[in-house]
Order: sequence, then C-alpha cells, then structure tokens
Amino acid sequence: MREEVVLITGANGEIGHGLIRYLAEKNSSIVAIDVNPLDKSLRSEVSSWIVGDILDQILLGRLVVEHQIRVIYHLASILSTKAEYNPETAHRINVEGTLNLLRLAVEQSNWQGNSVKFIYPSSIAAYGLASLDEKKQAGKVKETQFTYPTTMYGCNKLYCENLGRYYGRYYRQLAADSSTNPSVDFRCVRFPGLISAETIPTGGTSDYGPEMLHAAAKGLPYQCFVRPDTRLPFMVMPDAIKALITLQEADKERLTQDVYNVTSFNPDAEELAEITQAAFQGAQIEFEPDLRRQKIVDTWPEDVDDSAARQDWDWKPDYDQAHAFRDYLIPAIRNRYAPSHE
Ligand code: AKB
Repeated sequence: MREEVVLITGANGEIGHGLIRYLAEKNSSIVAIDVNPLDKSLRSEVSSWIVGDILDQILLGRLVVEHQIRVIYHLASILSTKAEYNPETAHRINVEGTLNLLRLAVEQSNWQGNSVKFIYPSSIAAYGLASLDEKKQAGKVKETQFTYPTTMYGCNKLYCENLGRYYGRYYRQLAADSSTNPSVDFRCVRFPGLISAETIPTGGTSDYGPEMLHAAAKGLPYQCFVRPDTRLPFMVMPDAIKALITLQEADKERLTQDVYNVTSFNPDAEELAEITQAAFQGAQIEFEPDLRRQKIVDTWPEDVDDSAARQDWDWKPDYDQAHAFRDYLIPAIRNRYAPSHE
C-alpha cells in the first residue's frame, strides 16, 4: 500500500513554513518539494522532503509511484517583483509548473476513483486597476472585477485560476468517459499581501509591510519603496493558513465559486510605519518610492470583497489590524530577534 499523503510544493516559502507546522501538528503525512533543501527546522515535521523542480516531469511521476496523494497545496511560484526580471522563466514556473501539478492531480484522481483536492493560492496581483483614481473609487473589489493584471505574476495567477477551473470542471470534456472519471477538486483563495512574524518574503511587491517591521526589530534603517499614502489589503500568516485549511475542509456542496477573495485589514504605508515606530522605539523609516514598483502596487486594489468566502465557507479572519500587531506580529518579531535567540 502506498502511503496517503498531503503534497506541498514551494515548501520552503513563507506559506509553506506555516502550513507544514499546522499540518504536522494534526498528524498529517506530508511530502514537501522545493528547489532548495527543506529548512532544517521543518525536516522533522514531514514524512519526506524532496529537492526538485516542479517542471521535472520524471520527479513528479516518481512521486505518484511512491505516494497516494489526497491533497495538493501548490504554493511554488515566482512572486511579482522577481518575475519582472525574467518574465518567461516566471511563466514557465508559475504556469507550466501548475499545469504539471494539475495533470498529476487528474491522474491521481483517476487512480483513486476520488477527486484529489487541489488548493491554490492566487493573489491580489490578479487585479489591475487602470489609475489611482479608479483604485480609490473601486473600494472593495469582487473576484470578477478589474481582472486586467499588469505583471507577469498577476497574469500567471489569473490564468492558473482559470486552468484550475478547467481541470476541475471541463477536462477532456469530449472524451467518452468524461462524466464518469473523477476530476480535480480545485479550490483557490486570492490572497492579499501576507505578513509573517517567522519569515521575510523575497521577490514580492507587497513586501514593504513585512520588511519594515522585521528591519525595525533588527534595529536596521528601512527605505520604504512605496509612497506613504499607498494602501493595500493585508493579512497575517496564521489567518492565511486558516483560509487554506478552512477552504480545503469546506463542504463542496456549499462552494458556489472556484476562486475566493480573503482579507483582513488594509492600512496605508504611513500607518504601517507609525505602528512600527511605536512598537520599536527609534526605528528609522524613510519613504523613498521606487517608481516602477510603485506603479505595480498602484494597480492593486485598496481592499477586496470577501463576502463570498464568508457566506460559502464561513471565512472570518482571527486577526483584525489591532489584534494582529499587538498580539501576534510585534511580540513574535521582537522575540525572534531577541539576543537570546541569536
Ligand atoms: C507579491 O507581492 O508578489 C505577493 C502577492 C501580493 O501575491 N506578495
């Protein structure tokens, strides 16, 4: 008998860290894949970890031989800023990588006679508002509004949302046995910017939030790359993990959409700086906007409408802004950089 497992791609990333710890505590058997060796602190939490590329079809084929995969959390991707330095490579990893995983999920579903759950984190980068005026007027945007991304990463995320919908509902729709073969159970959350106390993101454009806090805790000056009035929706990592798990566990019958917005709070960058400076006395934060990265953030909405998630799977973040900073981010980040931890 092959072991029943949860597969996590991009396991070394920010979401991977939180998700592995959560699932390990629930005694799930986890197979983790990443292009780099799994973080030492996570190794004891997983059944096995593999250094490899999601573009490597032989590696993915081997996984199927060795494991019965019930749930896939496909986290691997190249984020928005990094993707702009090599858009074609980003496309290969973000889109072809997702296609490989979806194909693997179909194959597994057919073998098992049961739909494999495919949990996919999309992003506010899937939106593209045309101007700052439009951004201000749009308010809370729904999943179907303003989906005209301006970054390769955003285009990739939006397209993969659609690929997931296709694999979940229409894959090989002309085949004779198409109605009897189980399809993939594709479920997607569109995340806002994420802030974790444990890890610092790399290569994103919403990174100014977490970077500012971590720099202040380390006693380092920080040059914020967006204007003080820049407003985006954010969420803390425990709520991001909660969203993925709650959607994964949701009753399929209640799901009316394949893609759901989730969010928590939406400060502007000046507010983030004020909170950071109040928590870390003497923190040096200057605003030195990078006009090109600013232009990307200006196309992302100030807020998103997550009422469908609230309605369909009882989504509700545990942390509002005050609670997130006071009870999670500030104490945990302070503790992370305390001298006794060095
Ligand atoms: C990025 O900035 O690229 C990500 C995202 C908003 O998905 N953090």
